[in-house]
Amino acid sequence: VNRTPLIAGNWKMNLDHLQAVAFVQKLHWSLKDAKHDDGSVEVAVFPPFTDLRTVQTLIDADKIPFALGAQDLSAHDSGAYTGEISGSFLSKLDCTFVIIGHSERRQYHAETDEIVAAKVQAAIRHGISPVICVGETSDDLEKFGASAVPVGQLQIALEGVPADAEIVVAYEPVWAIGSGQAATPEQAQDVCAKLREVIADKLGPEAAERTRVLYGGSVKSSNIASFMREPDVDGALVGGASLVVDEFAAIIRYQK
Ligand code: G2H
Repeated sequence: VNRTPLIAGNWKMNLDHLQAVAFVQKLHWSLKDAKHDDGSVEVAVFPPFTDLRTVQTLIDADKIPFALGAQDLSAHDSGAYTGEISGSFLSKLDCTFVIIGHSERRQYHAETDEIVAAKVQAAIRHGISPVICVGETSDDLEKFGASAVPVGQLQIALEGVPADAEIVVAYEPVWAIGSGQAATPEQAQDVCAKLREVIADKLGPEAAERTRVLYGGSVKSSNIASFMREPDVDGALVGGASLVVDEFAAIIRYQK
C-alpha cells in the first residue's frame, strides 16, 4: 500500500491572523531537521478563514512544505449567501483541502448528510480535496455500534462523486473529540476499514486503494504511533494538539 500519511491540524476557532504567523513560523522551525519535507509525510494546516491569506503568503514566501486547507465552504459558488465562503475563493488562496461535515458543523450548524454531500460536490467543482468527516455519537455507539452511522454518512457524501476525485475521509467518533478519550487503535482500524469498503463500493477498488482515511479524536504525540500502525489508518485529523507547536511537531515526527 502506497499512501502518503497525512497529518492535518484543524485549528477550529483558534489563532487569529497575527497569532497564525508566529505559530506557523515556530512549527516550521521546530521541524527544520525533521525531514518532514522529504515526502514521507504530508502536513496540512486548517486555519480559520480570516487567516488563510496570511498563512498562504507565509508558506509561499518561506517555502514552508505545509498544505493549506479551510474548515468549511459553501455548497454554492457565488451569489446572495451572506457570510458564506465559496470554493472558488478557497482555490484562489491555494487551499488544497477543505474539511466538510465536521461533527461541530453537523451539531451546531445543523448540517445534514445532504448538505455535506452538496459541499463535497462544491469542493470537487473547484479542484479542492474534501476531507469528509464522519463519526458516531456515544448514543449512536450504544444503539447501533461503531460503524453503522459513519458508513451511512459516507455513503451519502460520496453520492455522485467521480471515481477519480481526490478525496480524504476522516473517521472522528464524536465521543472522542476534544474529550481526551481517544478510540483504541483497534476501534479506529475497524471503522476505517469499513469506510474503505464504502469507497470501494461507491468509487471502485482503485479509489479505495489510493484514498487516505484518517482517524481524528484526541490524537496526541503519545498515541499517534499506535494509530499509524493500523493498516487502514493513513493519518490523523488533529484538533487540540495541533495548536501546541511541540505536540504537533512530535505528532508529525511519529515513527511507525
Ligand atoms: C476532532 C479533532 C480534530 P481533537 O474534532 O478534528 O479534535 O483532536 O481536539 O479531539
